[in-house]
Formats: sequence, C-alpha cells, structure tokens
Amino acid sequence: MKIAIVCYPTFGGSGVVATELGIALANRGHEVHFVTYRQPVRLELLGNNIHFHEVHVPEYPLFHYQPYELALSSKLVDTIKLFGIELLHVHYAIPHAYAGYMAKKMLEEEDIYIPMITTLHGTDITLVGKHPFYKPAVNFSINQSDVVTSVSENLKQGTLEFFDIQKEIEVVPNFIDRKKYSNSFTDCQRSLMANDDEKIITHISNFRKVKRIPDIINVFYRIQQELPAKLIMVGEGPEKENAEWLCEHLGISNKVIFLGNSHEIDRILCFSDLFLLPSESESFGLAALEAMVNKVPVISSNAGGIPEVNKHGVTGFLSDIGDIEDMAKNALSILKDDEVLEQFKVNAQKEALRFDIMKVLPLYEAIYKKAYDGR
Ligand code: GMT
Repeated sequence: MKIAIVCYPTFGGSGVVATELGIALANRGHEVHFVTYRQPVRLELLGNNIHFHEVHVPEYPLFHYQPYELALSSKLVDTIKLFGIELLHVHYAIPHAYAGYMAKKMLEEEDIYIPMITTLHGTDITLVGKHPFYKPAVNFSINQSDVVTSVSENLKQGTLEFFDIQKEIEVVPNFIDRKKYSNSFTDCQRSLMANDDEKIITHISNFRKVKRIPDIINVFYRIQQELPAKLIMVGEGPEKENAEWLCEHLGISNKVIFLGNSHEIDRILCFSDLFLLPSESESFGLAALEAMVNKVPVISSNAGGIPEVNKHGVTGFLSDIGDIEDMAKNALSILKDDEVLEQFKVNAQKEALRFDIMKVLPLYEAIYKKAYDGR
C-alpha cells in the first residue's frame, strides 16, 4: 500500500514507534511517506519506498501562533494527491488527527477517499488531550477517525473513561525489532562508563515532570549506599537542571553521568544492569521495553500501561508511584546477587519478545486492509 504517516519527529516514544513502524512497512514492500515538520530522528535512510515530506509553516507577524495544523493538512492534501497515497496513519491525536480529518474532508471534495487510522500514544489523552481547552477537538477527531488504536489496554480504558468515544478502540501494543537489539556488541565499552566492580543503572526519557526524575536520583542514592554503582541519565528536558542540582546536593555528582539525547540507545543499554522508570503516568513505557530487549531488568512504578510490559518479579519489579524505598529495595535485591541479576536479564529479554515487530506489524497491516476495503 501507499501509506502516509504523520508523527512528531522528536525523541519521544510516539515518534519512535511511528518511525520504526514506517521503516518496517517499507521493508515489507509498502511505500511509506512521512509528513511532519522535520525528518524523524530514527529515520536515517530515505529511498525508493521511504519518503519524507517536510511541513513548512511560514512565519507571519500577524499570527501570534503560527498555524501548524493548517500547513499540515494542506501538505497532506498535496502529498496524498501527488503520490496516490491510499491510507493515512496519524500518531498522537493532537493535532494530527484533527489535521488529518481536515485533509480527508478537503480530498472528499475531489472524490478522493482516504481512510485515517489514529493511534493514541498517551500524553495526547492522559495529560494534554483531556484539558478542557483541547477536549472537544480531541474527542471529535478520535470519533472521526476510521480506525482508532491505542498502545495499551490501560490507555484504551483511560480514553473511554475521559472521552465520549463512539468508535471501537483496538489495542495494538508498541513493539521492538529484535534484529536491531541483538545485544551482540563485542565493543560494549562498559569501561568508558564505570569500573569493573560497579553496577550501571540507566534512565532514558524526555525529563518531563511526569517521569518523576527526582525519584530516580533518590532511588539511586539508596542503591549506591549499598554497592558500587553509576547512574546514566539519557535525554534532555525541563527537569534535567533540577536533577543535576539534586545530585550535587546529595553529593553523588561524581557517580551520575548526564549524557543528553542519544542516537545510540542500544549501545548504552548494552552495558546497563538495571533500568529505572518511576513515572507518574505512562501509557506503555517503550523505553522500558527497549531496555528489556537489551537484557536490562526494569524497576518501575505500576502506573498506566507499565504492568502490561514489566512483569513483577520476572522482568523487574513494580512499586506504587513515589515509593522510592520499595524501588531501592527491589533494585538491590536484583543487583546484589549476580545469579539473580542474570536470571532477570534473561527473563527481561524473553518477555520483551512478546512485543516483537513481526507479531505487531501484521496487526497494523490487517487494520490497514480492513480500513482500505471499507472506505
Ligand atoms: O513519554 C513521553 O513523554 C513521550 C510520549 C510521546 O508521546 O512520545 O510517550 C508516550 O508514547 C509512547 C509510545 O507509545 C509510550 O511508550 C509512552 O508511555 C507514552 N508516554 C506517556 O504516556 C507519559
């Protein structure tokens, strides 16, 4: 099929999922067109069946806010017509489903009928979408989608609870491509980060409030009191400065490495022993899944969809949001015994393979076919 994908091109999970999905679809012979304001971060190779169309929003002084939705829907109309696109898949409801709906309607004026799949990712529903300023538009555009998917059962239930949804929501979980995460680096370069006797704890996120960054530092503080350890913090975001200050305040700055955004997540996970994800809210926790497939057990909160990914006592442990004592205790129970750690590592990778792309991709393909046939 010829598929247009709309997503955020940044380091966030929804953009990563959309990009990896597009690449996998292209590898299966589909023609994929990304339409967004910048080339997505994980989209390195463009080619015969993988294209990128940049949405430009011309600056005009009259506009206090530049109208991205308008530019996106116009770009979609042009791209769909020019390349004979057959299906539109938008990731993240705001404003993509809204812009997609407008594009659909404009195309209908020219007797072009394009089914639109909307995938809900989390913050578009749980944090931003239900804000009264956005809710009517989000509600409307979800209902106007031809198919709505959600990345976890928990997000589906949350959406049904907070919105007035008349559409069936299909759960299609996020996925990993095991070929990309073979954990077979011979040059893991652990020594660059830590001494041989030190355990490496890792966190990867966009450092927003919802990630509860201070909990990570506080859990690590307790861990390093009991055994030699380093904490690697990967990502950029509003909570980063505060986190650096907290490390300073606790006297552990020399044990915490802030790496910033990275294109080499798998290299970092390759030498990690444990992953921390104490989020306040998390529709799925793609970062945890990426850790698991790299044989890294996860200490997390039990928020949102995380329990659908991280299995308590098997791939790591779940604690109540904010219970840093329990998280530290659980982390130490894994890290203190190398045999236990190895067992958790093996379990983590095994469970992650439940989400192998080869299992998830056919679900999307079936949805596309049904939507296309029913247009
Ligand atoms: O986690 C973030 O803040 C980024 C956010 C996004 O929209 O990119 O991630 C959301 O979508 C990911 C991919 O489906 C999920 O794995 C994350 O759990 C979800 N984040 C939240 O729900 C907070």
